[in-house]
Amino acid sequence: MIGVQDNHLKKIEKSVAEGNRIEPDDGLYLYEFAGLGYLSRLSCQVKERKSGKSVYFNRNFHIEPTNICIHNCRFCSYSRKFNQPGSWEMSLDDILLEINQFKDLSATEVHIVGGVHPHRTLDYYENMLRQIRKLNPTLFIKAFTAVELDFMFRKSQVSVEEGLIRLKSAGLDSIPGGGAEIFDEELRKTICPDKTDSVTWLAIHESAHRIGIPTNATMLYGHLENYVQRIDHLNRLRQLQDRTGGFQVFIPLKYRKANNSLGVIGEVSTIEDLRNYAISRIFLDNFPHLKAYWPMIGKEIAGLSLSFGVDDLDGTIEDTTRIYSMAGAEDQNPAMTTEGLVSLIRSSGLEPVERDTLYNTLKIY
Ligand code: V47
Ligand code: SF4
Repeated sequence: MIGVQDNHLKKIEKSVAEGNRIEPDDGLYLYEFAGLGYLSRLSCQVKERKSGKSVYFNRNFHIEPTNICIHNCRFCSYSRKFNQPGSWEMSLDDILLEINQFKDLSATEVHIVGGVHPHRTLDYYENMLRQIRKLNPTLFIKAFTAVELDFMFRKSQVSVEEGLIRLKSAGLDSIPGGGAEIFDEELRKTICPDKTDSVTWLAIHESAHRIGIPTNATMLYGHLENYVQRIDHLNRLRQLQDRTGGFQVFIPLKYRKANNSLGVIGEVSTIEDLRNYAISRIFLDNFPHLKAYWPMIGKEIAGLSLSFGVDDLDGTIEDTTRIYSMAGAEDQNPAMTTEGLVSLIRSSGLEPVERDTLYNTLKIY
């Protein structure tokens, strides 16, 4: 048996060295049998081919307009029902005030996501985007997961394409990767039964790509999923990327257990996180970038992830994201100065590059 396993790993190693794609059964084999050192070596090869020694970061901040949500995802620590204690709802003035506060801090991107509010329509979000654009014309607006978009288009009775075109002309520059969770339909029934389904999530991203809106993709892992379901998720993303090329980056999101109803299952180990980064990097050969979301895994593991295929650390975030702090993330006050990020990247022997949202280089450190 050991000889057979060796041969399969050798075959995968040869494919990767020659720049060829690995198949889903190879990906599954990596999840089941590959050692950490092997995965580090192969994923670094792929990373270097994509982005050399560069590791990217950007200057961004988050706005979470509301945590009121119609959905009932079992892994969510953050959402509340309308009028429930602990719910919040920012007014448009509150949002504009935050945009203004970051104006002088040389932030290049705002990331806006929140719960799926039952009363908010497409008109409301179009107006929000226009007002933000007016206040700060050069700020890049990355906003609304496919789950939020799905609800706002259905509520306003417009097609996905029409809705996206309207939001784009109001100022939407790109779409974040949230809401993908795990595409497997059976598991989705258990962990997020009433949420936008996988086919719709993928269709919204495909439409966005077709009308020139770049998007990100995520996978929530480390809960009830198995390796077959992870590979299925990666494969559906890879197939869509083959058709459109519109994904910028893949972001694995580690399930965190605090304050949600799945908590008893615990969390996976750091080794599992690193293996998952590496296999994602090797499998998603058509994704230009792989991001570690450091506020969730902590700065040290984020540094380590740079030896497992990661070439992007999310930006210098101020204390504005609650989705992870409420779920028990390592970093309860996620903010890292530019100097902190630069020295983290340099300590791995890599080159820090400040980027804009589209991965154009702004400054090499
Ligand atoms: O879809 C919710 C996840 C996502 C938990 O595109 C949880 O640049 C772990 O997608 N434990 C939203 N994860 C956040 C998101 C994101 C984050 C950073 C960057 C980008 C980007 C996108 O958060 C949700 C869900 O998968 N999530 N609860 C939890 N307990
Ligand atoms: Fe709502 Fe998002 Fe939480 Fe699900 S994960 S309940 S969609 S806020």
